[in-house]
Amino acid sequence: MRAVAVALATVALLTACGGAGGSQPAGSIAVKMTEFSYSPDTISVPAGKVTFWLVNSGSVAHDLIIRDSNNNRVAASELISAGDSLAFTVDNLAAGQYTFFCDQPGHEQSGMKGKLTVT
Ligand SMILES: [Cu+2]
Repeated sequence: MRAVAVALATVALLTACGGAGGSQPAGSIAVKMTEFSYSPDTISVPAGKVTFWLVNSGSVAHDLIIRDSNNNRVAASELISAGDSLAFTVDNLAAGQYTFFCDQPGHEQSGMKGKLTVT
């Protein structure tokens, strides 16, 4: 009986780690990710707290990194598996011009990048 109980506990833990998903939060900005682009690839938002709803419609994992005009990373999402989605919140975006890109090897160079204007 003891072995059965341990096996059941393992199944429960795996189920709990289902990953991202769910539905788009109110007020968030939807960004679709594919190989190798974002849609839209030009985004404008008011300064402050911004939530991106990242939808990976591609067939490999992608992420979204925000870089300021000095090439410093100001925020980075988790890696999102193919077919998954994730609410990515940046708490305090200052006004300015940014770029966003995918930091998986070769993706940015293949065109997976865009412009973010914060006003
Ligand atoms: Cu990518």
